[in-house]
Amino acid sequence: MKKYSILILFTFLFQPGFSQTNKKSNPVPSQYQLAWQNMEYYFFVHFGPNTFTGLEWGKGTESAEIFDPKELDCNQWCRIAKAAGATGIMITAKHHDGFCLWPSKYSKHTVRESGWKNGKGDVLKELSEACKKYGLKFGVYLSPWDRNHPAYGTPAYNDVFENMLTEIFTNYGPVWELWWDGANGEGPNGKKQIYDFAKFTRIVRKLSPNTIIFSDIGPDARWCGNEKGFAGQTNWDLLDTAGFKRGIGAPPTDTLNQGNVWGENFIPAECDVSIRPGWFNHKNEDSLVKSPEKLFEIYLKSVGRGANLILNVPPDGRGLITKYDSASLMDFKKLREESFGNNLSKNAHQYFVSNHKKSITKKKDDENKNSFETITHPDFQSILIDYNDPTKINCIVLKENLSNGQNCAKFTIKLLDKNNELIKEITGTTIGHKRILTFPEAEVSSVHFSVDEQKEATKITSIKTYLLDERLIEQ
Ligand code: FUL
Repeated sequence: MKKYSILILFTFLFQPGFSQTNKKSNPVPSQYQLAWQNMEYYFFVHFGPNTFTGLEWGKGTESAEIFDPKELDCNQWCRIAKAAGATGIMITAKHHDGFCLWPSKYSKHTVRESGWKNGKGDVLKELSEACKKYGLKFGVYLSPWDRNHPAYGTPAYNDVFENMLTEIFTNYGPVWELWWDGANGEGPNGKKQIYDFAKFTRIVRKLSPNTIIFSDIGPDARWCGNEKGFAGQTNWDLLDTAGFKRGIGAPPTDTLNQGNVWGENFIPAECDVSIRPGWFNHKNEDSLVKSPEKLFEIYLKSVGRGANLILNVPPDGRGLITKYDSASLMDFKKLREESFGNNLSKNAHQYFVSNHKKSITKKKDDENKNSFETITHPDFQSILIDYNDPTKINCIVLKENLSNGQNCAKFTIKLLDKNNELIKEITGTTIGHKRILTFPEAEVSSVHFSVDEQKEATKITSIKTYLLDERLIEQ
């Protein structure tokens, strides 16, 4: 063990400018936000008249009759989501064209007016029931922008929107997440709406306090600033929202992408991206479904950067997810299983190095062998993983316990060989819910992790190491 004596001389660097002078309050997540972060990856489903017209933004003038998914089977969506390892499904209950996938009393442009099931169908009912059956969370996207509703552009529309929220939360809940899109264009009378988001939030909080409300600026989860599914390499779960709005008036996209280090609100990022070029299913894009490798890259750049991934998988005009999407999703799942199925440091010795002393980290349980008891020491310095034999790795997965706020601002990982020589040094900034680092393969005897800058005491809950197929390494 002597060879590690050099390591324990590691000096813990508190950057005075960072943690002392600028010290402000450190927002903490709600229990619902923590549960939401654990969901990591779920489906988005864009479905509606656009599925039949080939448009991405319906005009709102489409006849409801065109909506007729003759083979609609929400159980099929759920089976695929489950087999793909997703944790929930979020559906466009109403997109910008105003068509409601449930028979809302507050609109005349709904499934009730459509040709589907002679107007007796209800997609929200079928999907919410199927989600329950398959143990998936059910989420709702409800576009505030409505190009059909006659009241849009007048104060009366705010009541309509509130009533629609009431219908959804009363009849189809529980709803784990509600999505408010930032797009705000003109309605049928050429006017834009001034939304009463405070009123909308109040009704949701009243009917379903544990629902995560997503929008550009939260209040519970924020947009990651792009539709590629990439969070920032630095990704704070914190955001300053004062003076900002949803849509035009939102914080700059790079701020949404990285968060604010001293942000006043805990509003973690969610990365939205479609498995296809468009959000809705277009037959001519069947050959353009993203490959499993591309989806893996997106996973590394979203979940692997501490954000959640909402992957859009749009059903076709039959009402079914196609074999192209499904095949890619199953192989994506396989890539994740092969990559993260064998934690190579599970039998390694792990030391918590503090005050120049080593102590063996406590293991949580047998199943989760590489999890540490949460480290709460304010003088937390570093963790050493000492392998029994030299081991090839090219991936390290870090996890931070966020219940007292996100704290790690800078870390260093040293890969060391059997002579304790440095093979490679990896540096990073934030960790958050999960940080997946990939690098060219190295044969290591030990891995030394240290926090260089932090807001308050960083709590690392696990450090796992893997050997991935080389072509999956992040470029
Ligand atoms: C955007 C919308 O305009 C797109 O149609 C899609 O719904 C995407 C998720 O959000 O803002």
